[in-house]
Amino acid sequence: MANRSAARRPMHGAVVRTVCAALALLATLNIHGTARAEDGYELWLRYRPVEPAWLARYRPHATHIVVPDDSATLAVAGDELVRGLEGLLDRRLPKVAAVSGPGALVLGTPASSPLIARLGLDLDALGSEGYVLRSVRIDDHPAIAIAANEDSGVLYGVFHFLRLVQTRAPLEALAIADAPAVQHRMLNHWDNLDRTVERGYAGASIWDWHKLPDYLDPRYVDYARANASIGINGTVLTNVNANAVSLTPMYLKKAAALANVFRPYGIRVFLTARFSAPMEIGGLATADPLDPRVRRWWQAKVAEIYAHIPDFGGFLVKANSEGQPGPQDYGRSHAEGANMLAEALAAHGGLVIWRAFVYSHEEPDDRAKQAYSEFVPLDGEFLPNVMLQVKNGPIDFQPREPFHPLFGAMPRTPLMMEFQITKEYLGFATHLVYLAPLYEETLRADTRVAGKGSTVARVIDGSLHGYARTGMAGVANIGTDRNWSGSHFDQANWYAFGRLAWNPHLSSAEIASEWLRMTFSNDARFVAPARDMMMRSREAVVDYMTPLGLHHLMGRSHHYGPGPWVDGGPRADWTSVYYHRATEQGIGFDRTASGSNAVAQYAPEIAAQFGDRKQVPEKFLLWFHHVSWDYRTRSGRTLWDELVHRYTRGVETVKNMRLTWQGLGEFVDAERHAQVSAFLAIQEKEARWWRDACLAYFQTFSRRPFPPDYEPPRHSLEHYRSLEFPYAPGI
Ligand code: GCV
Repeated sequence: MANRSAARRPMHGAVVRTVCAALALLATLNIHGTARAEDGYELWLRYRPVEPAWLARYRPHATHIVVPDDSATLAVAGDELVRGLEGLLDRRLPKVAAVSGPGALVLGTPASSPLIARLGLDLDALGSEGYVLRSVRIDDHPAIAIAANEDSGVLYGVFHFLRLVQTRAPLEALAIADAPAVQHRMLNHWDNLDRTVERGYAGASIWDWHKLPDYLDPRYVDYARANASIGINGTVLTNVNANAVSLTPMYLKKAAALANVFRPYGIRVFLTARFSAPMEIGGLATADPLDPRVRRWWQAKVAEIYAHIPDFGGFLVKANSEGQPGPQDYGRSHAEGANMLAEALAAHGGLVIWRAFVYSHEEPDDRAKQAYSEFVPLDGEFLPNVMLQVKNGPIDFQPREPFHPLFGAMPRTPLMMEFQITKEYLGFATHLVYLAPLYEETLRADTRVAGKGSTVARVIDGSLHGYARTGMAGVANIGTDRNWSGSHFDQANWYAFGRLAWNPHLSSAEIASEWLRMTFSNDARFVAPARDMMMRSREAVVDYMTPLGLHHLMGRSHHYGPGPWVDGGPRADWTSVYYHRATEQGIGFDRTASGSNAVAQYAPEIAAQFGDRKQVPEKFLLWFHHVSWDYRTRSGRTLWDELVHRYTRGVETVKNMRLTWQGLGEFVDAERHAQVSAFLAIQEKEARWWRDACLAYFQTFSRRPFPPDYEPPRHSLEHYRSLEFPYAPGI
């Protein structure tokens, strides 16, 4: 990436000597001398030389590259292959026009490459983004074909091929065919025009709006490369809490400059649309979606956008949610609002992605029920180019939530998944929490709406309801920090999101291995324990923050640290007490028929399971039930003892993660190892803080002692309550 190319620039002798001395010093800091200092900028695209034994095995397969140079996408595909293999195989790989001996890598589509056309590969089932990697013979020479129907498929094939080498997979007898299961694989940036990032913990926004469109930070290319390598093909540049200014001509030029950078990488640009934009930047007196002037305004605005960005993806819209304007301000439905924008976009092939994250100020009912109540009656009323984007769970990206009841409930409206990659509720950037198990848990959940096996993944890939459009979005964790994500391990969450968006049926453990091998080391003595640490990390955070189905216990507004005592303020459902409902009798939110009856929003089999405290998975016990402190959990412990046990277990797991990481120093460069170690120390301290603060608070209700062998909180409840963080990041 940028630092690689910098390393290739010619340097003056004196500078060279200084740099060499510094490198020698750094090498001595690492006793094994193999792992050199790194800052994480290169992500999983480091392309370091393979070990000598693998070099001998791989080199015969890659001697030269044959790629047509008639498209920008094929050009970047060829360049990436050269860059990757030259790094990995430590040799020059010429790009040539014809096969000149064994070991050719032949890239292209049947339309762009006569060689590929001649091979007659079966590409029929691969669509526009799938590809094959196939061992073939060309002019009697062994070669490898990387072929697709469209150029972007070739690019994805190149990244897959590089991944094989990066993870030391065999290259003999290649016969791989792959295609994405989901059409729209998107990042949502909650980035503001002033470069702050809502819920961002990795520095400022990477979009340098002020210098755009004239200055294009080289980082934009590396962003596109990283996304293309995991199959992401759409990016929403702006915050869902939208600013109408982003739709003004000045900002459209800036967005167009980014779109130009991303286009060769198969990435389309989307923007957020502020529903009141016709008033704020259009001078109209209303934004009523049924008003003809408003409709004309959006049509003209959309035409203007397409004049700047011919392949513009469309709008992402947060409407009538958390104070954002929307159609309901005019007594119109979400469908009427979305369709008005959809009509304007349809002529240009654009999409409206309408968010289902809505809950009303006036509605006294359980917030977990509101999106379902609002949208299910609208099923079938949206135009074909509208998709509804639904968060994984019914509240808001908590460490654990049951799957959102909308999944499976809207067969006539294409539903997209919205996951959060940035860790707003999971310890920000300093807690090591690998999120793929969370994503996987939701995707594998069985909605049962059409019998067994009606998984959320099948809603998302469209196979359950026969959706014509499919999509998955992740709220990005990317910023200007050198390591992009605020911490080295948070890169894994970006990576895993992309891989699961490509194929929601992949396993989180396999993705972890893949990422670790590419990002750190292929040594089995590293990969196995590091993967184990990652795989335990999600349960750990659930344990030390919100065990047994508790949720929404964090500090007010900034969401940093524990705040189970949060009460009062502008609305009840922004407090913690609304969710845990602790009293001297017990704790938990009764969402059964005797309470809010949110369980009734699930298919009958699931409702019966969640609604019965004997059958509900214990991880959701307090999400669906209010139970007494002496309730016997499945371990035989009382609820109170079980809470103490789980909170403590969470802290213990983090301690063990630290020990694991300490033992892996020989496989990781000193710089990255040190930062991960330091962050794990913070995580352990904060896990203990979460445990102690929550238990000190809940004990005022349970009035039970800590079970023997469990340490009491280190400080008084007053101490925890008094802590304030006026400058916590992300707001
Ligand atoms: C962008 C939560 C977050 C908000 C976010 C909102 C949303 O409430 O705290 O920062 O706003 O979700 O998803 O729209």
